[in-house]
Amino acid sequence: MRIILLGPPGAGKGTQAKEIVARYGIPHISTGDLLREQVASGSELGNRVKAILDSGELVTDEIVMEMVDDRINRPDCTKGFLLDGVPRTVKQAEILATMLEHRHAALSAVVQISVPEDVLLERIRNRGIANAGARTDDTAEVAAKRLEVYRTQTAPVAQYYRERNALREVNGVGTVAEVSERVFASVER
Ligand code: B4P
Repeated sequence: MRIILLGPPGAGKGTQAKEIVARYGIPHISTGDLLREQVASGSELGNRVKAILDSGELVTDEIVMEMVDDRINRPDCTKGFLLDGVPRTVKQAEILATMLEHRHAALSAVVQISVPEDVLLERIRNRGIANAGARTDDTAEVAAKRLEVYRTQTAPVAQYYRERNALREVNGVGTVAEVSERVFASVER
């Protein structure tokens, strides 16, 4: 099973990803987590990535898709995977389509979690408080920038999959369990 999870920052992609991988037994590939690991390593690339994350902008398509390519080449991905937070630009969606074509692999579902902006800002603010600054991009200013970047660069990705009849939209407002049920129903329909 190959699933893509899309949605604005704070929509609960990371939260729902945990439920999805537990149900379907596939590995969880979060580009946000891969990038934060790169930052934690203290490498030269990690320092460049940190500056981009802290600005609320997107990391370049080349860096992100090279990481994804490396990750899906690992043996645990032969039976499938969950992509969380990627593709985030139409260019990334096109690169991914080529990567999957080369592997003769098709997508099973593209799930978009939708949440109104005021709820997103509140969730990001709460996560910033709960994690006591662990995510330096969870400030009000950076969150507003991330939402703007989402509107301009990532919302067209949903349209890209909608035009290919692959998009399944799920309401992300409700308890974590309620949203999970909607996600599972959309994947299994
Ligand atoms: P990500 O790590 O993908 O993070 P996110 O979009 O902010 O959060 P997510 O939607 O996973 O929300 P979560 O479950 O935590 O991206 C971070 C940065 O990395 C980006 O800004 C970008 O710079 C870079 N990046 C990542 N991928 C990239 C790519 N492909 N290309 C370029 N750059 C890339 O939930 C948020 C909060 O809400 C949590 O506190 C959670 O507990 C709460 N919550 C979740 N579900 C809830 C519910 N149902 N009810 C109430 N609260 C809920």
